Amino acid sequence: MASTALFPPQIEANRKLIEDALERYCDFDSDCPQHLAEAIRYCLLAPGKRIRPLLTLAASEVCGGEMSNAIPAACAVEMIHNYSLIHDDLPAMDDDELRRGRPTCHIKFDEATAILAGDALIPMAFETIAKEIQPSDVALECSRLLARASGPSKLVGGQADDLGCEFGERDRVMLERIHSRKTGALLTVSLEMGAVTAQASGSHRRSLVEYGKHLGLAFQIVDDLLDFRGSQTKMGKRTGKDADRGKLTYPSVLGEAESETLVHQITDQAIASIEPFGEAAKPLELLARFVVSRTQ
Ligand code: GRG
Repeated sequence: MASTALFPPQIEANRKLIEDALERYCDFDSDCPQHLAEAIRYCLLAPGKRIRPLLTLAASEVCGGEMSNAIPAACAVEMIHNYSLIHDDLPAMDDDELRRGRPTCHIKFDEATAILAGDALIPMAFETIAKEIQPSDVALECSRLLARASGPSKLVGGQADDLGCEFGERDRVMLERIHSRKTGALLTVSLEMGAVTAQASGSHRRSLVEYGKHLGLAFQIVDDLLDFRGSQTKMGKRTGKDADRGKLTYPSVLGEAESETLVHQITDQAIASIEPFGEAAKPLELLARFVVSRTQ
């Protein structure tokens, strides 16, 4: 699907590689029911920003890695991200009707199909890693990292606490604990997998993880600010909902101005973490600046 340009040309070129690969990975055999294949394609190929897979490619490139190894890792993260969006939109969770400017999966299809489409994306991610990444010890390390980041102590645990927090503890420590797992873990693992597929040195890998931790936090604060200021048309999803539900967010805990200041401080810290790469880190810097200034 043709998507609107969001980034400078060099990053858009990588976005096109990701879109093409996702399309290829949606080549289901005849045992996959047609409506399930249609639901998976509807969600995975919808016009997302592709921030996580772009981070994987940028991390691999800055470490001198090969695209042939980085692309499957990038698409695997995007598959896990898409499963989490489909399930998050369900009535039992965030109960949303709009995602990426279109009806959510359970509205377009039905609830059972949305649950199954989300379910299917998880093994698809791990199959992609196992089949496409070489050598096998690199594929194994990517699987381990992605399983950890999307598991009960990270993505799923952060989501569980976030749902509980609508009624529970409401302070900055809890807020950071939730978001470092719910949002930060997948963003960080996107970068770490880029480093791993490039067989980067330990110090380069650590710099990218550090950058990812800061970026994950900045991303979440911006997400909260966008929801708080809310333009449904631009965001392609319902906004103002966090406040309506009394949800724990950065603007609700710190206020709008302090949240804004924090985003800029954290982004500077993210960019400082990749200084060891010198000029080669420019795409990662551009992606960090995009995260802060994004309007969707
Ligand atoms: C269901 C286990 C499970 C987890 C759900 C995705 C998620 C966790 C929650 C969604 C709520 C939310 C606003 C999270 C904040 C960060 C986030 C994941 C935003 C959406 O990511 P983008 O902006 O989306 O990268 P696109 O559509 O561009 O891919």
